Amino acid sequence: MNKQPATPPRPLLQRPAWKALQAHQQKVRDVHLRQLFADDPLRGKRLAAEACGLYLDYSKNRITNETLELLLKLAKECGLREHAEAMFTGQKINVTEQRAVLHTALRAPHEERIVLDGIDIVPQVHAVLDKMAEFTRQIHAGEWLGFTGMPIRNVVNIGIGGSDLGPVMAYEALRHYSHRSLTFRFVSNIDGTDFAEATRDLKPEETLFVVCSKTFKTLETLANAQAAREWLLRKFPDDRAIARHFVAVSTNVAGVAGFGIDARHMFELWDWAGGRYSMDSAIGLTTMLAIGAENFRAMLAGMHAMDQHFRSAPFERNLPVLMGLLAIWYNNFFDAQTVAVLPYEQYLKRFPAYLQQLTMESNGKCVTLDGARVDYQTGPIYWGEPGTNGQHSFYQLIHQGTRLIPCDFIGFCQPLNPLARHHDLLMANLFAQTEALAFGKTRAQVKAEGTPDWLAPHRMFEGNHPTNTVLAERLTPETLGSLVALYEHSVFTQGVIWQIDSFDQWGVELGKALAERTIPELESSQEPALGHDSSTNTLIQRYRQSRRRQQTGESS
Ligand code: G6Q
Repeated sequence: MNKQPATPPRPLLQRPAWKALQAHQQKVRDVHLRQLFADDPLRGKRLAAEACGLYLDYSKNRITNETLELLLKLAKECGLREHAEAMFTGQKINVTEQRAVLHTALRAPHEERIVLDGIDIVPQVHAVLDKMAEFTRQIHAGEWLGFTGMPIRNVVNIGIGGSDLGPVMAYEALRHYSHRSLTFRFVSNIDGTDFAEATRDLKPEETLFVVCSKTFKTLETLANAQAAREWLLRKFPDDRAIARHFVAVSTNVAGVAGFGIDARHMFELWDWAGGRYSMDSAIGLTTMLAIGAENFRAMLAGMHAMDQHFRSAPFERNLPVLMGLLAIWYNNFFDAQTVAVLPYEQYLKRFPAYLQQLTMESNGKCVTLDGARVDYQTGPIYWGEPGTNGQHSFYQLIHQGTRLIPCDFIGFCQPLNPLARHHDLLMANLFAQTEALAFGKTRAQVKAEGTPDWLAPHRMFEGNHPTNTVLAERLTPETLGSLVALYEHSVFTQGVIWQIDSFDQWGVELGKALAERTIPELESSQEPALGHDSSTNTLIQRYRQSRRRQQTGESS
């Protein structure tokens, strides 16, 4: 593999804007949001930006005008615009894998040209989308028949990581728009329970498996696909059944054919679309089967609109840039370790899990692009739950704990399922939480409520907890697309500042290799010589003993 030839950029900590931000942080770190709002009555209107149907209120952040100026200067010094162009134009910015990073091409309209290695890839993208749309039409119309001539009623997506989290998140998020006559299940875990529970009430003759694996080499997915094959063949012991009940999404034609899936039933993707950035590729086939081609294309349009916004809007009005820079501000200048993502929308219940992969697999890196150890913190931990459930669980720590936890609140003005006063109650909670987090409750306020002195410290809220609020009209396929692309480009922004490769995942590769070594040690009928540390050796021996007892029917 070629080594990246570029001369290393100036170390981050030596950048003038970085140094200025450090000095500035000393001045503003204790300034309270109460003060900032009192000083500027228009702050709540002023520190807001809007694009692609998303309104971002970032006024409840611990920033002044100078903070913003310095953060924007940092982005310029780090060449954010140039790096973004390098991504959009297909340069090999995933340097450790020597790959282009072109998930943005997956939602490019027909008329756009994106040339990679001399070939315009947009027509390929649309050819696959059209093939997905035709397949979806056949399933919906009941034209695609199972082995016994029954139409498909159940779709089981088999994939893991990027081949699962995006599709399942998008399916759940857009369930309101889904074809209710079809049942959708997602199997990812190598734990047999996942497959068993997903299929226990399904009839094989009505079930389609969508095997999603970019490499078609992933242990979990291949094991689950094999289990699905056996499940089907138990009912219909005829290999021809595979062709009617399995389709694949992959870059690996030989692997798919080797499994017995007809190459005509393979939907292609490309190595320039990273796993966690692939829910808008054929990896989203299950999503399209759920919501239909038109809605899927609307989701792509929402993503594309955000791509264009990120690519061209001035940084001071650029949503992903602002969100990315604010994340840097807390992560690197306030030592915040986590970010909470709190969607006030039940359909977004898998959004935090999806974001965990997007953010942490992308920016969980400790060396810069040129291989030097970073001397600053990189990707924070993302976590969250839908509101208001979180309020009755972990919000206590955000309000009154000792850690600083910046939060992203996400809400929609219109409900998809109007029910009595529910939506007003839901949104009142969102607004009230961001207010309480920012402004807290002072001793004087608590005392004025008649609280005795001894109890006052427990009932006070310091406030000054930063939040972003992303507000949209309604959760639609377009809005979801824009929201996903917003976070994708915010992650990109952070990665550029930290000078890391946001698009490789050597940690995932390590996990894949480690398990391969241990599997035979668990399954061997001979006592294997174990060369691990004493802890791992003992755990493996204990497992082997239990396994032996289970096989011989001995009780423990
Ligand atoms: C994502 C990662 C990883 C990947 C899975 C599944 O960016 O590369 O999560 O998506 O390991 O890989 P396959 O799609 O190749 O099975």
